[in-house]
Amino acid sequence: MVNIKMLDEAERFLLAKSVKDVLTEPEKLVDCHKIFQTKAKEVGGHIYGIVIHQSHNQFIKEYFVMEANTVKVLGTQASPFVNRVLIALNVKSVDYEFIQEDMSNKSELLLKSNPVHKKIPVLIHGDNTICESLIIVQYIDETWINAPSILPSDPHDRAIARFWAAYIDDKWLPLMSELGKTQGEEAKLEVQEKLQEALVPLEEAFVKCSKGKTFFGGDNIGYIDIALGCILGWIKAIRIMLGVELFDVTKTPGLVNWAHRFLEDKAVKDVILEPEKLVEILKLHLAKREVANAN
Ligand SMILES: N[C@@H](CCC(=O)N[C@@H](CS)C(=O)NCC(=O)O)C(=O)O
Repeated sequence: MVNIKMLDEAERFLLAKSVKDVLTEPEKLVDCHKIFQTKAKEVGGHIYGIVIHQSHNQFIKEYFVMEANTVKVLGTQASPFVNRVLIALNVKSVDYEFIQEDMSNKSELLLKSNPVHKKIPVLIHGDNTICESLIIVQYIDETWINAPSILPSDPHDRAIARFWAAYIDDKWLPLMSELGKTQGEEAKLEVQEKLQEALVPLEEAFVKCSKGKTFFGGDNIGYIDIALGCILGWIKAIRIMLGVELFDVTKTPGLVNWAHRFLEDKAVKDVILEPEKLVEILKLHLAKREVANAN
């Protein structure tokens, strides 16, 4: 895919008088090439081709074509892990192709791209294939560097962000799965309380990391925002299905407000499905599973 932004930039660059002068001296072309290589890297693309026209013994025009590596995401929109990747790409304003996976009949592309876990999401960027949502988010952050950073620049803050993302995946999300599987009102209430308790350290982390700003990441959505925020659609769906309120305003008021702001952000809005849609998807999934178990 030709990156139009780069083409415009290349064209403007070439039309500038100083550049025209440079281009009349062939040895300076090497410098030009380096500049464009750097720029292409910044947008995750590469120099596709160079054409040099010669007229009256002068190099009068050079035509650069930049091609950005295509970005594909394998997944389903109902998956919170997939949502992490889509939000990160939106934060970076990266265009991507979303390839819908049927998880009851995984595609050859998915099995080939993630042979170890056979799970979504998978990010395919040119010839690179990356698996595991948080690793993909880090890859996105390190690849598209001229857009807002997702991880903090300070090594200690970065370590803290990774710590809480690991806490969400290792401690909080397993409790969510437990809630889905638990039978009986009393047992459910017990898991609900564990989930609410496990949010308290995250509330404290929010106060420390956000430093009074909108997100864990400050003014912009950051790594912890993406790691935790991806589940907010399902939290609303759980409220509809089980009548369970996980983000309790009396226990974690900061997180309740944060959740509203996160879901309103333009990088998130169209990614996280409406809770009613998630409920419908879950019911369909459970019905399919019942049929499969009966056979
Ligand atoms: N740790 C993985 C979890 C991904 C995951 O569990 N994906 C689910 C969909 S939400 C999946 O692909 N499940 C299919 C399967 O387990 O076969 C990540 O962060 O990417």
